[in-house]
Amino acid sequence: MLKKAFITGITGQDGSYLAELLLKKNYIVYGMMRRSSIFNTERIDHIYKKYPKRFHTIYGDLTDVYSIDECLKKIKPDEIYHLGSQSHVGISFKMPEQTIQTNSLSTLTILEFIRKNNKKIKFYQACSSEMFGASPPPQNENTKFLPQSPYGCSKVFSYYLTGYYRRAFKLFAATGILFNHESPRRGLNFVTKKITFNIAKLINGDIKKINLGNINIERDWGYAPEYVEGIWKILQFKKPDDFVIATKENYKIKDFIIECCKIVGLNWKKVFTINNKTYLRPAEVPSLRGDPRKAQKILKWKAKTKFKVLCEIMLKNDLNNLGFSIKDAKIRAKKINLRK
Ligand code: NAP
Ligand code: G4F
Repeated sequence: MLKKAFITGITGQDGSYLAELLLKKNYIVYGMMRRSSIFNTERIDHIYKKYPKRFHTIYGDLTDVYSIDECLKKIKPDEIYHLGSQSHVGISFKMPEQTIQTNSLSTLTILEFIRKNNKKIKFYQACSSEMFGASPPPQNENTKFLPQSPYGCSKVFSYYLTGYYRRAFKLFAATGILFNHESPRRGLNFVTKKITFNIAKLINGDIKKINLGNINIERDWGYAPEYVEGIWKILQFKKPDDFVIATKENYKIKDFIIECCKIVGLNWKKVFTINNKTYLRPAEVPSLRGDPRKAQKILKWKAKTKFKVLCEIMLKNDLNNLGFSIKDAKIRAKKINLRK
């Protein structure tokens, strides 16, 4: 019998990479997809085509208890990967209630379903380094949570709830505390993708400036396809536990800008505008740098892709999508640098 996995957040960055990984491992994969007025299956269209028999999506919404229950009753999964979330920290300040409802109460609904219906189902909860908030780096499984946003608080709730169901009802309920991870599939309003996507647009002559908020913030950025491997390993370990998944290195947003501009020879000071009020947050998480030694030791998981390679992968992808090689982009960048 093939294993059945249920993924919430299937249309997202991680959902799409995790689905690919599980399908390669011979799982049957079901993903929950919410209704939208326009199709947003760009990240998974190729998966439907490649695995027509083992990949399925099913409508549901994390704010709708009945639809979550319906999905779970119908699918009867062996493993649940709860990745679905209002995952934008900045937006969580504007929509705190929707964020908490989507991210936290959905965790409760799923755990209750498992407790009442089938305690053998394994559960993975997508937690976040945002939970550490103002706690200084390096951050590991024992670091104090000091969340700085409604999003961070929503994940702290899910973290504790998962641990509680594990202890009280002996569920196989595990969490991954993942630090930032990026890829060509990253959402357009996260800072790395915003930078690479807009550099490509700038090279194409579509825009003249790129507006950002605070660029002195530090993040530990890894490569998403490697992080979903960590997620899977967390659920395959003999007992449920909490694991930090990170690279162990951090850089400023400014370093990411400089590295990407260096690749195409662009003078970053000419094209980036910083401290734009629209992108400043009421509270910040100043510095994240994970200590992933537990995952390395127990799960044999280690991040491989280094910062510079990540910048290159993301920028190349966005340039190629607009028909540019690095060589073409360099020629255009020279002209942009000469602009008054
Ligand atoms: P993402 O690209 O923003 O994907 C989020 C997914 O959740 C999308 O499929 C989205 O659907 C879905 N979703 C949102 N609200 C929903 C609702 N009400 N009902 C059903 N589905 C809903 O996020 P990601 O980067 O893949 O991250 C995956 C998980 O890991 C999230 O829980 C995130 O908070 C967490 N995390 C991410 C990172 C990171 O650096 N990427 C780090 C730590 C933790 P739509 O496509 O319809 O919007
Ligand atoms: O790319 P970001 O929006 O990611 P953030 O806030 O670190 O959250 C991401 O990582 C978390 C893990 O730590 C996940 F849990 C979460 O779901 C998400 O995937 O912003 C990174 C930093 C922030 O400090 C932000 O203030 O970049 C700063 N920044 C500066 N200018 C900007 C901008 N962020 C965005 N999104 N857009 C800007 O223009």
